[in-house]
Amino acid sequence: MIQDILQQLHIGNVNRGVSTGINWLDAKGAVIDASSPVDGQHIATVKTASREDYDTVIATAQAAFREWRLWPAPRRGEVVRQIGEALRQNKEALGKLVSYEMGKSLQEGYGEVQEMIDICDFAVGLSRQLHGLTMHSERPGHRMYEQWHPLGITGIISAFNFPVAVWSWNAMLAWICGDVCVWKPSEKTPLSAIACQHIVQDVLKANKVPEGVCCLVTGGRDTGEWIAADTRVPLVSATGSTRMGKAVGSVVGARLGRSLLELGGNNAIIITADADLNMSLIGCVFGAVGTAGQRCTSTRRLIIHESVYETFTKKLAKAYQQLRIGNPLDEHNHVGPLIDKDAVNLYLDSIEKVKAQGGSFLVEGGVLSGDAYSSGCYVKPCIAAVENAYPIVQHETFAPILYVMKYSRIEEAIAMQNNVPQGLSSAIMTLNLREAELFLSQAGSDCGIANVNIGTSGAEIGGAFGGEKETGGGRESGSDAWRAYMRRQTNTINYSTHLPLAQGIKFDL
Ligand code: UN1
Repeated sequence: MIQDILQQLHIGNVNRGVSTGINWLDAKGAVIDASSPVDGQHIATVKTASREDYDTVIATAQAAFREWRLWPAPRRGEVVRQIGEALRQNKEALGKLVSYEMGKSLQEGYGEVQEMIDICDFAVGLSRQLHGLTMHSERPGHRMYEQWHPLGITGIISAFNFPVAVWSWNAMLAWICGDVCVWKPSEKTPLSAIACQHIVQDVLKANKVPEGVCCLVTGGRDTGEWIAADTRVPLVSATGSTRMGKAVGSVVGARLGRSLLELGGNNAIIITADADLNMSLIGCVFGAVGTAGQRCTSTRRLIIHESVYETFTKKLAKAYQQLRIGNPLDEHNHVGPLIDKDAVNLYLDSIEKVKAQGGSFLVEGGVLSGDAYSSGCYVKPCIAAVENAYPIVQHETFAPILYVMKYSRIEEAIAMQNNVPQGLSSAIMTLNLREAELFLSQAGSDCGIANVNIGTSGAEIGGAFGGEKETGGGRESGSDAWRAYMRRQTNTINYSTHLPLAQGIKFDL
């Protein structure tokens, strides 16, 4: 089955991993071996970018920008509309490849492609709404307003956990804004990125989009470092760990470039005494085990009111016993593998730390073995009773380890929710209006996303996505996130017969 899908998506045994749009470069960098955590099989090899290849791509992108920025935004939107159509046609195949290469469940693989389609639709509408404000001038016969212009090259560094959607959140907006994109996908999921490039190519060709608008540079960490340090790339959008984001952010900051960072989360759900526990259960379990706990929005902590703690943790433990772990392409399974053995080791290491720091497991973890788990990447989602202050609880482990803790007063629960270095997503389960509103108020959650009676993951593309503190402060996707991809220009026009100076300054010759 996978062979058919690879063929449909133009993935061969050996793949070029560097493209300026329609053209593929004969890339001279290191070769990546792409394999699947589903069955441990080698899938294909990818030729990545050398420094010279990278420079060729950037030069082509720069030249393309000079032309692309002159296209009317709605015409660029039309290209994005057609990309959305191409994604619709390839949803099944691309969703399966994402599931196979990354390990997320097939449902989530399809969901990820749906997110791409949704952002295309959003960007098409936005291409007719890139608006600025007008202000009243203090001087007679003057008009003052602002307009938004494209920035240039947007560098996109994406992570393995959303191998294709995060690129599209950035690229579709950047394109309608008039920017060109250079994408460095995760070296753990290069094939999904190459498949996207193939999907987009026919649209680029049919619309005579300048070569260099849609670039792909697969590579390792050094490629990300080239982008971060490159003054030809005015905006770097990076998704990944806080450690990576600090490195990228400081290099981009040192050259006074712009960065848009979407980094680690340590997302909590507060389960109040007034929560609908059955509904809460779905949100908590999907949040904790979806994508095998490898979303930046995954639920890592449950802060549970003492009066419902016993009841709810029992329900949780029962639900965990029913989870089916296995091949994510089999739709009966809820949980697939972790991305690789390094991730498994981090998971095991965190479990040891939980124990050493005083935690106890309500549902035990462990690595699964046997034929169905031959890749060695399948682990059991587990639940540990902890204190919020444990160092391991303060840390984001990209694995299905759920921490539970008790509270007695809502203010205390909110303080626990906020008392971590990260600030991406948060939620409260309650039917009590006062508690819900307190959680959403300025005295409530300090995260970029705060939900009521919904889990922490699975945000819609229509809202601005991102978080505070160590999450990096960036906002992608919906609302007015498009402004990050543009530069603001303030214009004042004098249509009077005099030249009065602002602030009442007199300067007569
Ligand atoms: C990520 O994990 O980097 O809200 C992005 C969600 C998804 C996106 C997650 N829409 O869970």
